[in-house]
Amino acid sequence: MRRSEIVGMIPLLLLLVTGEASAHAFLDHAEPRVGNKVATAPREVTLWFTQKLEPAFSTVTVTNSAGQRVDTGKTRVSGNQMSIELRPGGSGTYHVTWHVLSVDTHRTEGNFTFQVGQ
Ligand SMILES: [Cu+2]
Repeated sequence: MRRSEIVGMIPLLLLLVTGEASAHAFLDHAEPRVGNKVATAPREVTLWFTQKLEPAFSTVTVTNSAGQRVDTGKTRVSGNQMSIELRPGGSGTYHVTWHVLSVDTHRTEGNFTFQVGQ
């Protein structure tokens, strides 16, 4: 391979690296919506991601305002969507914490809150 060919490949490699980085699974939106207020505690929380998830390595937990787990522990994953059912947890701030492995084998994690109450 000539030197000019190697130099010519560098921008392409940079493009591959940066393009790949933006392909991780990040939270696109959720229900209840991030930071939103709902009148009554939801029966489940659903999260949509920017990429398909690996079900065996993707989890979500939900705690209520007292810091108690209110999720059933059974995360359901379908494509780029992840859901979990909730037990009654009263009003206040709910914390949602997620860890996912996307189909490109990269791990991402994050958390958000929503409010329950009048
Ligand atoms: Cu990735």
